[in-house]
Amino acid sequence: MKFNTKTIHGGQQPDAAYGAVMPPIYQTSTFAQATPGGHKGYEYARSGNPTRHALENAFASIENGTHGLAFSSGLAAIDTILKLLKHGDEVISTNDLYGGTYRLFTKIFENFGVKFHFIGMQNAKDIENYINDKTKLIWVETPTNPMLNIIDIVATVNIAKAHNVLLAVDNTFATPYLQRPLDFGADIVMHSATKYLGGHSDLVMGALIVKDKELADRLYFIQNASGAICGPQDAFLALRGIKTLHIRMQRHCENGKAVAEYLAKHPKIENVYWPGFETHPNHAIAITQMRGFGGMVSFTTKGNNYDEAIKIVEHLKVFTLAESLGGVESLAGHPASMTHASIPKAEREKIGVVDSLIRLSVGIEDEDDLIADLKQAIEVQ
Ligand code: P1T
Repeated sequence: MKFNTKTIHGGQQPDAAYGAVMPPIYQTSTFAQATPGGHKGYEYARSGNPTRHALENAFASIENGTHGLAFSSGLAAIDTILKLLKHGDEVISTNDLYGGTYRLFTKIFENFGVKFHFIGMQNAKDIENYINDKTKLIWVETPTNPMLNIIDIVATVNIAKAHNVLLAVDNTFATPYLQRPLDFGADIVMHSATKYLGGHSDLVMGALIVKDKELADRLYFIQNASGAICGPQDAFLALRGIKTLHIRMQRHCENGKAVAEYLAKHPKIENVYWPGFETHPNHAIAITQMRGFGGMVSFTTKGNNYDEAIKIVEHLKVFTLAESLGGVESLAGHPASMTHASIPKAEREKIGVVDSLIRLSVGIEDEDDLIADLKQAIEVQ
C-alpha cells in the first residue's frame, strides 16, 4: 500500500461485530471474562482497548513500523522511552528541542541519575565526542522545535548502530508524510499526535512506533505499568485526523513556502528559518530525507526587540496566538515566553531562541489571507 492509501486504510478493518467502517468508540474500562483469563483479547482498558488498538495499528502502518503505541500525550510517550533507562545511563540529545522535552529530561530524569548531553547535531560526527559506554539513547528532533534545524538521520543511525545505542526520532514536525525515520534505520519514532497526526487541535496524544518486537514489548510493558494511555474518544478522533494527513500536509507545505518567502522579502524581518530555502544550512540534508518542508516557519525581526515581537503576535487576527502547532488553523507563538520558557535564557539564546523569535504553524487556510494578516501585524505602528 502506498502512503496516501495507508493514511485511510492502514491497519484498519471493518469492525467485526457489524461492519462499522470506522472503529467504534469502546467506551469501557473493562471486558467480561467467561472464566478467569477467558476473554476475547481485551481484559482491562489500560492494557488494551479495541479503539486504541485500531489507532496503534494505523500509527505503525503510516510510519512503516510493526508496532504502535498510543499515549495520553507526547510527553507521556517520551517519558516511556526514558523509562527504558536506569540510573547512571547517559543520553545525547539535540540542544534545540521542545521546551517540555527539555524540562522532562532535566527536571525529572536527571533526578533519577540519568545524564543528558545537549548538543548541536547538525554535524552528526559531533555526537561521537559524547558517546561512551554509558550512552544508551540518542534523542533527535528533526526538524527541531523551534529553529527548524535538520539533523541527518542516516548519519545519526550509523553512529548509533556502531556504538549499539538506541536512536529515537521525534517526528512531530515532519510527520510520516514528509519523513519516515524507521526506513532510515532509527529504532523508535515518537510523535506528539496532538499536532499534525490529530490535525484539528482537538486532542492531546502521543505515539511511539518501532519495528522490533522485543523493543515493542519493553515499551508496552512500561506503558501498561505506568499507565499513560490515551482514551478511546481521543483514539477515534486521531484515527479520523490521520485519514486526511496527506492532503493536509500538501497544503501545509504550500502555505509554509508562501509564508516563508513572503517574510524573507519583508524589510522589517531579519531571519527566516525554513528548511526549504537553499540558503538554509541543512537544506542539502533536508532534500535527501524529506519530501517537502512542512508548515513550520520561525522568524526574527530587525533589531531583535522583545516588545515589537509581542506587538506582532498580539495583532495577528487569522493566526491565533497559542501554544501548539500542526492543526488546520494557523497558530503563532513566542517561544522565549511560551513553549521554550522552561529552557534557561542563556541556553535558549545560544541556539537562536532570542527575544524577537516568532514561530508560526502555518495552517491550511487561503494563503492570501495568511500573508495579509502577517503584513498588517508586522507593519502595525
Ligand atoms: O504536548 P504533547 O502532546 O505532550 O507533546 C510534547 C511535544 C513533543 N515533541 C515536540 C516536537 C513538540 O512540539 C511537543 C509539544 N509542543 C508544543 C506544545 C509546542 O507548541 O511546541
